[in-house]
Amino acid sequence: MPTPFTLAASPRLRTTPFHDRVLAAGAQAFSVYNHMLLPLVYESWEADYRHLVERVQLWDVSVERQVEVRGRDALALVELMTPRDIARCAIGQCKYAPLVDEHGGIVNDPLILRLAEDHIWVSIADSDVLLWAKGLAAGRGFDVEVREPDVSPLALQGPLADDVAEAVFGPWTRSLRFFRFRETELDGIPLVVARSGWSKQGGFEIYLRDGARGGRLWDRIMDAGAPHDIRPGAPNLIERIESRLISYGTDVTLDHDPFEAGLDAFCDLDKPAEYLARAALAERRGRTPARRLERIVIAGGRIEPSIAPMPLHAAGARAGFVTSSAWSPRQERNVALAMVATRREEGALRVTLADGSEREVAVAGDDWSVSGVDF
Ligand code: THG
Repeated sequence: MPTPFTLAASPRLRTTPFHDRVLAAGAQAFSVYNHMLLPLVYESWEADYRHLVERVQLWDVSVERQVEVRGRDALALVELMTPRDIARCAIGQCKYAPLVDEHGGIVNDPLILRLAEDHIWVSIADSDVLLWAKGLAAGRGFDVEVREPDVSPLALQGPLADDVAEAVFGPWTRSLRFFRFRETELDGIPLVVARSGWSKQGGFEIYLRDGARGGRLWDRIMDAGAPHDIRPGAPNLIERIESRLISYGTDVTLDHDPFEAGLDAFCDLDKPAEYLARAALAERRGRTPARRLERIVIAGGRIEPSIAPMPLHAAGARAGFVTSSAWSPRQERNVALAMVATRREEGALRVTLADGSEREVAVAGDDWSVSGVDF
């Protein structure tokens, strides 16, 4: 968590509508995501993790910016950007959908929200989708407006999230289905409330539609959550690795396709609508990709999170990179995600850590089980 540097303040690093609350709550470490400050650590990765998996947290995830697409060709533009069949996304539904360019490279991996027939939010990870979407719209002569609206999400995550949501918004939240949302308000503050979020602990995302009223919304939820031991929190490195949630720009970039990222389950390659990646993905379909994002376990004691990808090798030959790693307090071992070569030398996989030392590595199954090694 600690870095040997701090971020110099600048309006270029945009603040969120919850910035003063987040500072007052004791946020210690920030990242920059969509040109905006993302609070990531309050107590420590580990203490925050334990609280997230046992209780409930409120996260400032304003950095999940919305690219709003409205107008007659709104659906055609969004369809063009993704191999997922967005025509089948109902009004009031969200879909996780990789955005892919004409070479098959992943541009982003947003949630897509259908607010109306011709009104869509693309809730983006960290890359400049707004510019790409505007370029495509202009190039195609589409009848659409593409902009970043004043919308900032909070996430309410953890096993007690339903109790807090009921206390704040009412009992209807209990019957809200996964990846469905409702437009609503709280004390006149316009909101979208969805059952979604970047953890597998369950919960909601609350999209604030008026940045001037962030403090009031934050306080209302924290007050209602007090009896449930709510704390401020953030997307947690340990939990999201265990849950295999991809961090775009960290685990996957424009250099990777959906097969390598393991996102083919979120592609409808034969969907009816036109999309940029159709030919590129059709060519690679059914083949073993050259590398694949895998869960791995790294032997030995705790490894500190690394700022650079850590190289993997097998029998002395390069075999990929570890992109995200963390010590899991529940598994008591280092869990990680790695882009691993599928055609590699026989023999043990090893990783070189930031300090130059080496550790043994095992590729793990969907349930983090490893076979044939005793770590
Ligand atoms: N919420 C919102 N916007 C976001 C994120 C979010 N934008 C950036 C980033 N996160 C987008 N990436 C993801 C990745 C995974 C999921 C959501 C957003 C996710 N995946 C589940 C899974 O993989 O099991 C469910 C997928 C499904 O069943 O369709 O939830 O978190 N607003």
